[in-house]
Amino acid sequence: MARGKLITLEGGEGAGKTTLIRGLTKALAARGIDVVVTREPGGTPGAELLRDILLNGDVQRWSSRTEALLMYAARVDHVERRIKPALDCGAWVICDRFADSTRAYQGVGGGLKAEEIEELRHFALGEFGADLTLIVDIDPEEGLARTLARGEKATRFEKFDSGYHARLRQAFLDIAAEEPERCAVLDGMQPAEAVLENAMALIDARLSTAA
Ligand code: Z5A
Repeated sequence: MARGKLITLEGGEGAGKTTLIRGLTKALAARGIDVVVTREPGGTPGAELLRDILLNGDVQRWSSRTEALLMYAARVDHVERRIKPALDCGAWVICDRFADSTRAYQGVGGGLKAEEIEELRHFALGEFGADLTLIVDIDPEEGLARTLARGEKATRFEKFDSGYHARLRQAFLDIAAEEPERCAVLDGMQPAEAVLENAMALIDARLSTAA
């Protein structure tokens, strides 16, 4: 059986990743592809426990270094117990955030050096990584407005100031520029239907969707 594909979605808060994942899941399933949807931090019982302590509480609850270690502890559990087994069964895994979020949030946002995060990534995952990463790019003000409109309680990360969110946006764009063979940027300011159409065109161009 052919190994499945790992597609990761990245970008700032409220960019439309979850909305896009819903559309992608339907479109790929219509082609007969077995799709597994998951998220980070989280995706397994153990990683969801870590998600709870990472996202809730005071902004200063964890240092960036501790955050990076906890994110990677959750990620290893997720990759070993959920993502790899699904890929081995031929499923396509769509993951809401993955290793690029650690580079952006704990690295550029939190002040850790890129080399330190790369060492951690290599220790935790070796050569394992996404087949395609879709970066949904949006003006952070618009993203914040969308999340506030939902009326949910802000996570620790949403409580940071606007300069922090602008740096994160640039961090994701820089990752896309550094790794163009793996990453593609989608304009998240477009209507959701157009974002989905562009994402499917990228999937068709970059990955074989023969089920
Ligand atoms: N984090 C980290 O620091 N390090 C790491 O390594 C990892 C994560 C893996 C997870 O938060 C947090 O963990 C995250 C980084 C940190 N920081 N924060 N906050 P999360 O999972 O709770 O939140 P999120 O990933 O940022 O997702 P989100 O806020 O739910 O946004 P989204 O999934 O990208 O957007 P959405 O839910 O699809 O859409 C938001 C609203 O906009 C919704 O009402 C939609 O109906 C609407 N929407 C969506 N698309 C559109 C378009 N195209 N036009 C108009 N309106 C739209």
